[in-house]
Amino acid sequence: AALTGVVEYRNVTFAYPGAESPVLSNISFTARPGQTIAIIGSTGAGKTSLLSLLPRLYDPVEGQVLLDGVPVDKLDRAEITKRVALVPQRPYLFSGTIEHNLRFGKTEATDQELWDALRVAQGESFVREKKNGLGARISQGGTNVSGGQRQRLCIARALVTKPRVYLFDDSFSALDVATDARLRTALKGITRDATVIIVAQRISTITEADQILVLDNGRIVDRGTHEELLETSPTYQEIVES
Ligand code: TTP
Ligand code: MG
Repeated sequence: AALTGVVEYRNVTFAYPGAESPVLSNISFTARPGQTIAIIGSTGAGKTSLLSLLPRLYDPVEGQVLLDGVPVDKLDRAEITKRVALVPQRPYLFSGTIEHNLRFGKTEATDQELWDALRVAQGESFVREKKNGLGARISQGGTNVSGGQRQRLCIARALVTKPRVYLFDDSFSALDVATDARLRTALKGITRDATVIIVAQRISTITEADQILVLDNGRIVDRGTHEELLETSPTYQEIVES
């Protein structure tokens, strides 16, 4: 079968090791190439936990997570890493140059590919402004760049790997609304054939998603497009109004 990046969660229940109660219950959805699926819900609803199961940071207690029809626990981790890029909620930069940070996991990328990724991630101008450009030093944990710059570098790092599936965990929250909008427009071009799953806080980030999953207390309580949920989902309405 073609490895196009179809993601399927099938009746997934998950509890952290040693925890008594599950943080995710009976989660089912499918995300296909070309689609953007958004996940929204209050803090602690389980959004980060949900994303963590695809790259196998954890495994479900029940149910299955499948990538291109194959349960992820049957795939090589290297194979998953090649096909899936997760931009974590707390993006991490390590001590080294910007280039080192961007090439992380994909050393064969050309400089041009690094700049292309930076352009899409709205990080090109601040890197150009640095005296050493791609060779500029990042301190341990990225403390010498702002939160928004760190987010953009981590988005660029994901783009450099050219994955089939992108997982963005609240990756746009440190950006101002205008940068967020520009970044998502640029991303759309790049990720046209990829599968995109976005966890977001801001409704404006996800109004155009093909499907929005409303997560509450570890369960998908509603799903649909922005327009559909405005009509049908009290939980979604609450989030919109908050
Ligand atoms: P998350 O999955 O982190 O919830 P969230 O991503 O929806 O929240 P936020 O919007 O604030 O990012 O947490 C769900 C539950 O799982 C919560 O009760 C905390 C717990 N949890 C752990 O026990 N260990 C972990 O490593 C994480 C990430 C969460
Ligand atoms: Mg989270």
